[in-house]
Amino acid sequence: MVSGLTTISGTDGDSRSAVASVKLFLDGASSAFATINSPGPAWSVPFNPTYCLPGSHVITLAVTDAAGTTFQAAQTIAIRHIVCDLDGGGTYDMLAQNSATGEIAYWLTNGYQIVTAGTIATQSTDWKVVGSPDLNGDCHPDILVQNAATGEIAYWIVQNYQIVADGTIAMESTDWQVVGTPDLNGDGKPDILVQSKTTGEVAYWILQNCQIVANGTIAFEPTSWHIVGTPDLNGDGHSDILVQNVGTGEIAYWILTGTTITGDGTIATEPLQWQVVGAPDIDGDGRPDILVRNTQSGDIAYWLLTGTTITGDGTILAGEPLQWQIAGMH
Ligand SMILES: [Ca+2]
Ligand SMILES: [Ca+2]
Ligand SMILES: [Ca+2]
Ligand SMILES: [Ca+2]
Repeated sequence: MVSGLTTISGTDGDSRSAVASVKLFLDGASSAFATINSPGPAWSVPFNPTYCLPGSHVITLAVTDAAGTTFQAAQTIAIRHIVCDLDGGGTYDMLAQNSATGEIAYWLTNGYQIVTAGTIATQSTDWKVVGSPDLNGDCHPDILVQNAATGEIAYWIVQNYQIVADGTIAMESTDWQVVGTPDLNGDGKPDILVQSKTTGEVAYWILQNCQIVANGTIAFEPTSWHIVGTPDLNGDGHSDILVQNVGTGEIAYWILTGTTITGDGTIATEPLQWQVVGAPDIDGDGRPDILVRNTQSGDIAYWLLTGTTITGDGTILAGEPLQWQIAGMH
């Protein structure tokens, strides 16, 4: 989903003949990212988000008629977020892991409900799914896992809901918990955000080709603050950090500028049994909402955010057995 794109339209200028082709160019590129021949009166272009990063971009439309006359029109669009989901449907999907059996399942959503589910694989329960970033750049989520026994951090490339390749990213102390996979150096590719269980250090590892090529510290925070998501909360196109205090139930955010925390605030204080599990866009307005799990009833619910204020809520799934843990979403 490309947020902010409304319509791109134009005429060929001489009304002489039918449209022969429509081409779309991104940011003045010399080759078109989409070409439609004999398009008819209405057409749409699958806009593959791997073409560009969040931010401001210029799309140029070139319409050529049968007489060879070309008319061009350009429009600047703002891309705020890109949904690279499992089925390409434009709404976030979830990975769930069964902590008793090791089964890893996918749950496809329409935003508010799970509409399809299936099994990807069954693995040793030592492997904890810790994220679902797109690691091979095909705009479909893959699986990031951390081995609770050995500390190995590995990836599994997913195609058509099956694991088709895998590899090791690093061997790390099990004290480091992977808590998110935002893009932290602005290259449009996921990096890894980690938090130390013992010191509260929040750190990042920059990834290139599934290897760690740089790292650094973001902050030292009390260990009662758990990082529960990395949505863009101030709408600048860059990930921020959503946190929940496991002692008080406070849900808060830290605004990131690069890898520095430059602002913070409180969203709400909620009963402790409501555990935040992610911040997907539920209602499709291009801005993050909050997905929560009730650790007593198993209910999976959502809270709609307007800015950083909760303005609505609802239930996605009631009474889902607690051994099914939501392990990633895209
Ligand atoms: Ca992928
Ligand atoms: Ca990156
Ligand atoms: Ca932001
Ligand atoms: Ca939303």
